[in-house]
Amino acid sequence: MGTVENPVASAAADVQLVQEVTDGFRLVIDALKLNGIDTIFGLPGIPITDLTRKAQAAGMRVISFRHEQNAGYAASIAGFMTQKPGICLTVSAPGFLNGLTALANATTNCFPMILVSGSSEREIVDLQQGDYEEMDQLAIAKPLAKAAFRVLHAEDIGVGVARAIRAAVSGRPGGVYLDLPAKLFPQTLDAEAGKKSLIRVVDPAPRQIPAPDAVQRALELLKSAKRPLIVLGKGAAYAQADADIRALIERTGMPYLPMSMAKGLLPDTHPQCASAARSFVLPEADVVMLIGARLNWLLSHGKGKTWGGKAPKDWGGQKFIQIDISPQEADSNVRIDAPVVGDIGSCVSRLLAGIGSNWAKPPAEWLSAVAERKSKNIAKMAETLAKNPMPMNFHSALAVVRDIVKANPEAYLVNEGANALDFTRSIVDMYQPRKRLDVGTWGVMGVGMGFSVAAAVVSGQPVIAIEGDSAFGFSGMEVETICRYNLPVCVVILNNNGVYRGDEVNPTGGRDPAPLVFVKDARYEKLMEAFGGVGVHATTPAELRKAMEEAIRSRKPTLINAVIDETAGTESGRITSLNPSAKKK
Ligand code: ADP
Ligand code: TZD
Repeated sequence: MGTVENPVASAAADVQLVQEVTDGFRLVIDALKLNGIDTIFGLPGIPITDLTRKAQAAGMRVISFRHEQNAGYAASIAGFMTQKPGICLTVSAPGFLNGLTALANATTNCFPMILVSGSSEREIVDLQQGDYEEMDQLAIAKPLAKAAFRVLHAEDIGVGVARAIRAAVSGRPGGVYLDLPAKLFPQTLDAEAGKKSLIRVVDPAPRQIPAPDAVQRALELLKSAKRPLIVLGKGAAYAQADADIRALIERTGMPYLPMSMAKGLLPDTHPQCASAARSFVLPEADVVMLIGARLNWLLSHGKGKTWGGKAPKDWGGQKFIQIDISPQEADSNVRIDAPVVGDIGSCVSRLLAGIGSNWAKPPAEWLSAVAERKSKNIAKMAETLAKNPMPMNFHSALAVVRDIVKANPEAYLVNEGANALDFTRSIVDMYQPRKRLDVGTWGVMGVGMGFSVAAAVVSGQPVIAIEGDSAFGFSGMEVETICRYNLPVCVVILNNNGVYRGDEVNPTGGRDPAPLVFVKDARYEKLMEAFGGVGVHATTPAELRKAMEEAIRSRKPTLINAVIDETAGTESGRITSLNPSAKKK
């Protein structure tokens, strides 16, 4: 005889079935969605595999990468583009560590991102009993992140996500680590209680209004200037105060210098843009207003010969105004005479109010000296770009890229390498804000394909990635990701057979190649073809132009292997002097 069902017990079970429950997986997804986060960049595996599936099922975009570092870079640049924290999702220990470089890079660059990582059993990890992928991830992430949190109970997920969002985007943005142990995900909670536990973050990046006397001090210094200069950094690009920044520059009539990722905040062809006269304006300026730019190595720490100092560490005599959201930034390298602490939008709008509409333009001698130096350098560059050597060099290839970007100003330009980076930055003009994405504060290689994927996914616009052949190698496998998601990314490898250049030889005559060279005439384009994209081998500017135009038109994943003279590059591009062997005591 079969078992007789107990009707009472079975009814109770039914009630339990209809009583809605939620769980850790669901709550993480709901918490992100509640805060307007709709995309996850990651790589699945224990314990977060189901999180990726459920997030996709819940309507989020889940972009799966081939290596966590690239997912991390993607998340960080999505944060830069959108002012919302980019989410990178990784598995425990090794996956977490792979994502950590990108988290540290985000913190260094002031990009908001959250590295969400699954982790192993706390009890086993803490007793070091050898769990699967055991690691005390929170402790390791802390010094590299702006903040780090761990959630142990499902009812705390809302708070954990809210704190991570606030930490990532408020004040100076940065990378945040959120540790989610495996046990958290299957924990269940009454659905209603779960819903109540979530937090929609109100005003995650509150405006920070500068003190009126700080604004006044800055205006007075600016007014006293005979040779003023504005430096725009990527903080200014991030702030999305484009119209006010433009008004500030145009109403004061001051020359300005965009840092690499601030290019395009105003079109690089703007008459006040002093990029082509950089080595003239830095030492000659008497008052420099930094807007979202730090006086780190990229600006020679505000001193030394670049700034007109007599010796490497000498003060050049400039007075500085620094607009920054971090109250600790001023005086980090040289004296800041007028710090203005606040968010760039609020600071610039208050400066504008003080500037009014009849601000005296800088002295004509200064403007004409800058203009003269600029036109001389632009003419010199035009001459170099007009040459057509065989094989191509960086200039003849980049003259093509310059035209393509001019014709497609909405396209994103991702850029890494040494010579490939420095020449692209100086040759290729940008026309719109936040379109140039590059190696940033660290000069890190490996951001290329992660940035490209994110730029395409977030914006839907075409992406052009100008890559050194070495730089490309760090993230090259993600061409599969680009093909899988069918992204409008055109990768151009400036291929000179090695790191910096490709003509070094092993001085011993031994069997190993020199440490900086690669396989000669490598056919990188076949990598893209392997996954169904378009591969092109380009040996002339005409071939490069045709292939790039076609890539932009078709929006098909494309990789152009642009063959460059292997003797064309210089060691470390424009920072040869930082090599220890180049340093004199
Ligand atoms: P770059 O490399 O372009 O010179 P940095 O990364 O050195 O730029 O500097 C960016 C600066 O901008 C940082 O000091 C950061 O605190 C600041 N910053 C970022 N976002 C804002 C903002 N919204 N308002 C004010 N300052 C900001
Ligand atoms: N590793 C990481 C993560 N970042 C780095 N910056 C480096 C190594 C050192 N490095 C540079 O600074 S540029 C570069 C390396 C390895 C590659 C230069 O070669 P390339 O470009 O082929 O990408 P060019 O155009 O040939 O100079």
